[in-house]
Amino acid sequence: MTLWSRLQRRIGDLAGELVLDDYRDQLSQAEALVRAGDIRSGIDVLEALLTAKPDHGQALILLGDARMQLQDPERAREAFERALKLRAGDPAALVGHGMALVTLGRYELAIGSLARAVAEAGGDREILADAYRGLGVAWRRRNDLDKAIRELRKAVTENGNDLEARASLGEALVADGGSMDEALRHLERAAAAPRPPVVALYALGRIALLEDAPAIAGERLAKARELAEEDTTPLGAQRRLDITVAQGDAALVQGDSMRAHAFYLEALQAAARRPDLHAKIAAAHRASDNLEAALSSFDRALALGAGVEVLRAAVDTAIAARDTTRSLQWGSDLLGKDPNDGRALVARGIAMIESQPDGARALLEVAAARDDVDAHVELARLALATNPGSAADSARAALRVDPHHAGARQLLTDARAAIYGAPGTEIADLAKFVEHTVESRRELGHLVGEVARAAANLDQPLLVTVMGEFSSGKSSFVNAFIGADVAPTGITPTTATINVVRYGRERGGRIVGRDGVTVELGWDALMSHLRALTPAAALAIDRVEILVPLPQLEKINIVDTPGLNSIQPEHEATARAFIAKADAVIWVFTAAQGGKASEKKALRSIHDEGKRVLGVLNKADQLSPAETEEVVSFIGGELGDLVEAIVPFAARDALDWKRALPAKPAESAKPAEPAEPAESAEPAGPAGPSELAQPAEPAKPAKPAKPAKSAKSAKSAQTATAATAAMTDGNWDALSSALETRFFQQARQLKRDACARTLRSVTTEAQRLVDAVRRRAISASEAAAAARNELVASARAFTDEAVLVERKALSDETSLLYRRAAREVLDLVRPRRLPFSSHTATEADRDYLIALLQSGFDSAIEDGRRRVAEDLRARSRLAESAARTLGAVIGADVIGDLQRAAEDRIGLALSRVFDRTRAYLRGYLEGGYVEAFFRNDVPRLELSEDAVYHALVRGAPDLDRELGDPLARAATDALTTLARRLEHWAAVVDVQAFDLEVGVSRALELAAARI
Ligand SMILES: Nc1nc2c(ncn2[C@@H]2O[C@H](COP(=O)(O)OP(=O)(O)O)[C@@H](O)[C@H]2O)c(=O)[nH]1
Ligand SMILES: [Mg+2]
Repeated sequence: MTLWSRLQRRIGDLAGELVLDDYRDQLSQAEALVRAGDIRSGIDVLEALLTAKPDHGQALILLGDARMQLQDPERAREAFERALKLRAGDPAALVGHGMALVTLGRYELAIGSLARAVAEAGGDREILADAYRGLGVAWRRRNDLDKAIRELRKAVTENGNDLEARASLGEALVADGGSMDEALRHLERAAAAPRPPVVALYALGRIALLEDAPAIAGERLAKARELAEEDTTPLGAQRRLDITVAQGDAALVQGDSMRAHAFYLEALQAAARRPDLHAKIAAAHRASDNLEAALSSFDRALALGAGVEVLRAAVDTAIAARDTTRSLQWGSDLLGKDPNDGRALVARGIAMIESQPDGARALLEVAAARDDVDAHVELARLALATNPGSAADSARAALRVDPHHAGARQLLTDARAAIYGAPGTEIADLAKFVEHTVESRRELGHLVGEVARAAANLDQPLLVTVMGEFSSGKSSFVNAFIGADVAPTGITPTTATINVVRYGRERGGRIVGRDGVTVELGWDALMSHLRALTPAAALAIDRVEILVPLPQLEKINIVDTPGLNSIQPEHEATARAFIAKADAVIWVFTAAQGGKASEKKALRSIHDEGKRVLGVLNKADQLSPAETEEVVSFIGGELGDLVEAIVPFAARDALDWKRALPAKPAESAKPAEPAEPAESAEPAGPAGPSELAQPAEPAKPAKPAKPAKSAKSAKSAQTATAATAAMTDGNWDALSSALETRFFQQARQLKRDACARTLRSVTTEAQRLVDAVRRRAISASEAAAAARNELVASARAFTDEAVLVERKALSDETSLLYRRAAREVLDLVRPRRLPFSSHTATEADRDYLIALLQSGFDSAIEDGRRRVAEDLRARSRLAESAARTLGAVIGADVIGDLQRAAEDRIGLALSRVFDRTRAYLRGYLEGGYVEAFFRNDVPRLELSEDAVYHALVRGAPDLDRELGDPLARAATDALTTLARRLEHWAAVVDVQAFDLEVGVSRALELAAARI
């Protein structure tokens, strides 16, 4: 209504000069009608007047104004133009004309009229205010933000109550991206009106978008849209277009690309050739993964002359679509505009992969050095076939940047599959595969040796470990087996050593000390050394290797262990190692006391390790056949399936028998077919006594009966017992037969089984370790997600609670400050002497009050800053334990990273809020608040503390407004930044877990399935 009151005044001013009384009545009537809202009737009256008096200038101006109110700018313009023909320099007509043109969207012309209005205004502030606002709006629409802001600032200065001008100024400031505080001050004031200007709501919506609050933006924009619908002018249509586009932006940020697309399409109907709208439509397509449609929209946007930012987005999409033609073209265009653009390099790199792979790689490497995710991905793709290790590195680099990149994850999976390969079917190949697999991870490195040994052991002689109670005849068994006195017998428990009987070119031996020192000895020296061992010397020996030049020992090594119940603690580890390595175990029972509980326990654990055990019931010569049978069946009953078979035996007899044979067995025996059985895994049918086991039997002495000769199983071995006592070979024949079929013929299979056992236990252990690492990674990532949620909740709580506390504290402190200031004022003001004179104060008094208030505000602000800093730091510590866990998993200083981020963001938040508030207050205090108080209030003040206090408070700056929302925003920003960092690290950990899963875990699974 300011235009209206202005016209009224001018009509009054000019009435004396120009307006005839006849028309004056009509004019007043029209005026009253328009003011009452009956604009059409007012217009009728004016048109009647103008028919009678076509050159009535004031009537024309009033008509123009009325038509503007009816949203008919075109006909308003006509009226103003007619008025201007009559009164060329009339500022009211000029302003009206300019505003009509602005509303018509004809900004160029409008600027001309409005500039003339300013020149002709002659200091009329209302004219000036309107003209500046019109100019500001026109410049803004022409996208000249500097000029727009300048004119709008003037408009607000001329008329602080012009909310349209404030809204437009705020909007221009937001568009300019500059002073958000100034913008907010104007916008919030304008938006507080009962019918806020559309532009204010629109600009507040844009701010919400900038501040990452698309939902709030959506609400504000919807409201703006509703109000804008009522404006049918061209300017109104353009504003609706702005709002529609912003609504699209809000929908896009909210992830609703379909709705965004619909908004943009709607906007496009009003402005089909705007390149930015095509670019936005492209963005919406891109967001819904419709890359083809996005590329077409970019084509149109670029053809219509879109700028470099759109070109960048287009290049980005071409890369994502792997569209080589557009990548090449747009990449080159972008490089032309910005030779340093990394994305352009990637685009060109992708385009060149087929034709010039080396050039492509070089370009991509430049971009990868800048951590371009697509460059990493393309490099991984390029390397996959030839160098999967480097492909995996590139894929991991990509995942460090974008942990959820599906292509990079697939490439990592493929690269790992290529690196680990697939295991072969042969046990040796399988072992090699497992070895490589465990070698690939630091946390599995300790398993490598075990696998390597298992693999090497495949080619080693069959290792048979002889065990049993002390003095059961183990050493005697070994000697009988060899046919020579090689293992010392009758040794006391304390001087017993672990003796490994193995092949040597010459008889001899070596003593391996527990300190690793090895002593080589000749045969006689070795034997006498062993017999003369003191218990202390025995303890210092790890093992004794007895070397005998017997061909069968090339395929079989025999370990003679001290008695079960006499293993010294010092020997235990070595003994256990030999048991673990043993391909087969011979358990020697004594006729006197077989099947004791201690034996059962030991046999159980050997059985559990998957070793096969053959039982030998030694010293059978001391029993009658019936007793032997009884003992065998007793032991068999006691030990059940722990022993495969129990063969009665007489070691001493067997040795004597072998020695009595014509040829000298140990030294000279050259078996016709040495050493084959151990290698032949599947003998064709039951073989006769093996040459290997019987090197000492060049010819079979004629024996009355050889029932054991056909013994192939436990039962048959057992049924042979009846004859044992009568036999002079100590039942060697039966025993050798059992050994042959059970162990030697299956040597190869036993070796494979042993290796498979190791591989199985290693892969199980490796899987356990890898799973533990993965589980740790997953639980760290879960802890991070929980901490992230806590941070977000804490940010919300800060907004809900802490901000209120801060506001209250600040308002309490400032009340106290004003009270103090009021008392000071009472002190320093010189009261009037006479009833009608004034109170007075000096300039120094004024400066003193400014200083007092300033230091009071400063300390209130400092207190607030300290409290908020402490509060935010405490809240940021919610991330600490999750950060520690994450850091431990990936071996990075996650805590440090988060602490630095927290300090940075909190510092930024605090200065954004408190430094600004302080600056605002300074401006307020020095810019006239105290001045105005002394000038306007002090002279007539009632001199009481309350009265002074209220006078001070009345004009005081609105700190609440300055502090509240910005504080909530800044704190939320600081805490959500932390939450995002945490998310990032959690994603990094997640990638690690993923890498383990598709790498070593999958390889171990493949191996486990093959073993
Ligand atoms: N009667 C009899 N005594 C045996 C037989 N085998 C070993 N011995 C004796 O049992 C004792 C312990 O034998 P040895 O082989 O040293 O037992 P180890 O401690 O188990 O090695 C020695 O005195 C042997 O002579 C056997 O078959 N019959
Ligand atoms: Mg012994």
